[in-house]
Amino acid sequence: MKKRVISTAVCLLLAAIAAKAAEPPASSASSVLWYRAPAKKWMTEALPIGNGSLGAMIFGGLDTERIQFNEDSLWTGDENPSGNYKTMGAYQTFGDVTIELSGGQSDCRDYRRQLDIHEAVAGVAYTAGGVRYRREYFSSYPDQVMVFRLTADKPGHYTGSVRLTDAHEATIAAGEGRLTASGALKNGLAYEAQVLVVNEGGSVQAADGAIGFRNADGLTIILAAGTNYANRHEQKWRGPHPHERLTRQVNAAAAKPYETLRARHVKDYQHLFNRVALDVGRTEEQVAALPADERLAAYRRGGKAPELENLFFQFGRYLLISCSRPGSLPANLQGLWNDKNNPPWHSDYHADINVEMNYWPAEPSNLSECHEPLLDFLRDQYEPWKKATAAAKEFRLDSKPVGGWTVRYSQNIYGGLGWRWYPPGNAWYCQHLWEHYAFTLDKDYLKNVAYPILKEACAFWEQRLTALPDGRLVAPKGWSPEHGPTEDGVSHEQQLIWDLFTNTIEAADALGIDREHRDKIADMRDRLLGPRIGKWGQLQEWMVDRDDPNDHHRHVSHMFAVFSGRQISPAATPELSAAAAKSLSARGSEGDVGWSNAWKVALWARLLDGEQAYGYYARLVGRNAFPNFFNACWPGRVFQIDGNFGGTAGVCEMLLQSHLGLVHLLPALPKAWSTGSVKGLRARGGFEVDIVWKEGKLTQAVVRSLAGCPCTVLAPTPVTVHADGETLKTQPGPNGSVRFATRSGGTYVIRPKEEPRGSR
Ligand code: FUC
Repeated sequence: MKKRVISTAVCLLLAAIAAKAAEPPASSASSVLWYRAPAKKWMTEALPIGNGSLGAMIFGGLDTERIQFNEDSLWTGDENPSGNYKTMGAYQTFGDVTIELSGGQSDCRDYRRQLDIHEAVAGVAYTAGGVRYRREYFSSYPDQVMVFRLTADKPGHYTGSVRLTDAHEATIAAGEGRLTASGALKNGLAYEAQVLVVNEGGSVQAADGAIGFRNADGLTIILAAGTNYANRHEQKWRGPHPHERLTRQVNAAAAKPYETLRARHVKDYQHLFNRVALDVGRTEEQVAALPADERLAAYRRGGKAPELENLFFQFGRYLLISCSRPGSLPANLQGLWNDKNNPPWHSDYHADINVEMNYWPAEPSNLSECHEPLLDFLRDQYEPWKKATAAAKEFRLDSKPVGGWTVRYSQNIYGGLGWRWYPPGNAWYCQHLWEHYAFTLDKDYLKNVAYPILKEACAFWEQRLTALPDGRLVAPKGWSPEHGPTEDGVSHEQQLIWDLFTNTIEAADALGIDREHRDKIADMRDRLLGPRIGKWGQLQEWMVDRDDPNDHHRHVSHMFAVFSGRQISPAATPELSAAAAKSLSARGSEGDVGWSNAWKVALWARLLDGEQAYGYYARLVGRNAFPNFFNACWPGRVFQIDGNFGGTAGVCEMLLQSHLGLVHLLPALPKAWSTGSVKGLRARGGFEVDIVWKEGKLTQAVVRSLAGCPCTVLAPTPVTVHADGETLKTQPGPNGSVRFATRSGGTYVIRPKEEPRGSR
């Protein structure tokens, strides 16, 4: 056989070029998930990347690399006038990119597969036949493409093919290094995916519907995918065919060097991700150095692992940045990632806990922009929802249609609703519209986007509420999700309506408009049947005192008033708060449903019980996380992303709360995190907060004021406030808090008051 002869100098030069793709960085215990073997299972092992709308799951196989990908608008279904859940449609998988590599992979050693959430880059590295192979994968928001890069430290070692598989009935064309899958779903949604294979060295050729490559030194593969979905009901949810846009995106990306694409991606991602840093302690070095699945297993056996807890917290932020960016659709039940055409619950938008939980971390964990897809979705879907509400026989009053709008339990992206009506869903959604304002104080947004939708949700309830003989107002024929009978005055509905009315009142006050309507709503809010304490001291789930202390149902819908609502709190309503704790203790953690455990982290944090909150967080990480950290709805089964997001939100609530008009530092700090720090959490009122603590005591906090509003700080210990080297004069606020004026852009340092000399 003829040997290839290359001079040593050329070889070294080529190797140096090929080695440009960096070796995956050494393990950092709070920012890297790594594994010793390729993933076999999509749900539990493959690793997610995404740019908001374009996502993939990376397997890291040796001879065969599978990259399963999604685009968030690939949905069957329509406006679904029947309301039949079965016909609502479902989120679809797009397909796979498969990379077959021939030869040299069999004697593999030093294999490593990883996801670095500090850079949002997945990686694979291994040595085979004396060659070190490396791959990197990311989904770029600035360039709107996914990029996969294969390199080696010796030239000419890549021979194989790239194939594009479509999960529907697209035609696949191959030519000039490019694969194009173009098709349409049965609802007429046109879609397309393009894959461009760029080689360094060797050759590339289209053959048999695939792109073959021979003796390449390295490959850069660029993928773009999209549909002709448009978020406009007046356009029947359709826009231009994606072909031209995708071609432009792929060509523009291909014209940039890989390092440029990577740098643009990392910069864009870190602009969001780096806003928050958490430190809750060190894990024993030997354990921290283990692969992520082995770290989880050690944790499950009871090992202490603060860096793993931190990683899970930040992984929630990673996922939100990866599946919810301005311009994308909101995170669905699986975020963005889905390998089926009939996924669990259609991978839809479930309004009785799941979608809301997806967005609980958005504002507090300083990812306000990532909240926008949900807020835009409400704006875009609201007209068809209003139409469906008016058409619903269930809501007719004297055979006339009800005003305003609400939703059914589940939604698609075409204004379509499924399953049964969920009347207070409008209030829960409106909470998100309000919270975005409460954190950002963006008045234009409040006036033009949020307030009109809140007001129309109120209109629904203004007509629908009925009076008990004593004049108190109740929501008729409600259901406590997903539990118990259908009847009047269900606590969940009462609490949500209270929240909607309160937010609408505060919105009208902030805007200084609609005085008369505001007063009407305030009067109705005060007449609402309020939370009640039942015969075993519990918070009643229904108007009728029938709660069973042995009921362990996963939904804790009557706790909305504690979190994410604000009607019940230890400071303002101590008896109700104690009743909520009683109910929550009785409910327990049976079944270990991921989102249910996550909700309980936030609930116990709001009840100021750090140990309980931590206990549920430890359950969430230890029992509900798959080896790839995706959260399980039921342990070992069904991936659902809400538990990931709820966990991240729960940690925020343990360290900082601001729902009662003050910035509460360390409200539920557990013993397990007795020394640590957090940087960059957000508080309502336009504040960004850093906190440092040691042995359970506050050391220092820094409040940055972004909107110049007065700030009231409640700390676990008496504090002084400093700005520009001066100690500020503060006013006493409620419960030992201190109040001070701020200026926009000002930084305020909070320190524990020094004990007077000689005192003990
Ligand atoms: C609700 C929950 C289920 C599941 C589903 C998507 O119906 O009760 O547990 O999370 O949403």
